Amino acid sequence: GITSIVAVLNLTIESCIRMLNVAGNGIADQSSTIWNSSAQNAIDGKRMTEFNLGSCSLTDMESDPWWKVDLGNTFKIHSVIITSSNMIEYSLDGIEVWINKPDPNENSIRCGRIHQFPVSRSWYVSCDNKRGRFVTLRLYGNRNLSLCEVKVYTTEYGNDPLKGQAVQSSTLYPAAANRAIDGRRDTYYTESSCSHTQEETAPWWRVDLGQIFVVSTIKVTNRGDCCPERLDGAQIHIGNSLQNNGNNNPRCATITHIPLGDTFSFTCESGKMTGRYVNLVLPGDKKILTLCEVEVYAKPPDRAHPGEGREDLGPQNRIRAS
Ligand SMILES: [Ca+2]
Repeated sequence: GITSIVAVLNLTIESCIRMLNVAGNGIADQSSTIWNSSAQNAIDGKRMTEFNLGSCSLTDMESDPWWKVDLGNTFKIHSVIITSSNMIEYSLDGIEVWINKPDPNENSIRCGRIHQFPVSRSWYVSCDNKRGRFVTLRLYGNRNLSLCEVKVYTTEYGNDPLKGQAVQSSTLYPAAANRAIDGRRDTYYTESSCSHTQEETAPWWRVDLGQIFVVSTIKVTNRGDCCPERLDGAQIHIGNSLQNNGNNNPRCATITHIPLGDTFSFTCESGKMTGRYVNLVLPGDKKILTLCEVEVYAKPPDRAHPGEGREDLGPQNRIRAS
């Protein structure tokens, strides 16, 4: 009937678009933990449903238990696949899938609810490519919450620059580091969208992407109201170390010259360079580092978990939740 048509459509979509499970790179948390069955067990890449094998999460019996994963960055979330355990007393009937934004003031989005969830099965909930950084699963009532695997699929990477936390070696107030990741390429300093250090030796700027990414491209926008030569010789570094504030990480590129108000793209190692931190550092004395925008285009690493095969869910398991 209708259910099987939806299931076939879902399979077709997934075979056309390369989807990436981003949950495995995230950090999981839950309302409580018993029997050493941590929240992280639900994103260990193993979909075994036998609870005693130690690959499922479990909360205490409590009011409205929840499980949450921080994906480390904001993604367009295509779908969530949940795998239940073999324990009938840990039923997932009525489980809800929610997407939350980094800003707690922004409304959460409910992707769906699975009214009846059989034991030892993987069920699919569509999230319609809504954007979010956290995925929360909720049960209502006095229950245990046990999850053997949660996969969060995104189709998006490389289309939008990543969000992150930016810092710099010093600030000419109020031109803070985060002006270079405010999503605006406005190049006049007075438009309050360019970062600006004080004059110093080897000023630097750094963005923390929150987790390791494969960086395909970095776009740097130079200021447009004056002095484009100030950025000449700036180096882009990518890596995971904070030694020397991250400036000792492998070098991606050196900026020869970006003309007034222009945006230049840099691709390193054919877009295969990985790292959590992206730095720009300007070697030399009496330098000022001003950046009007730094866009980092990247995707999560395609981390294959040991023992994980391809998605092998039968169409009968792919039932869209309402
Ligand atoms: Ca900006």
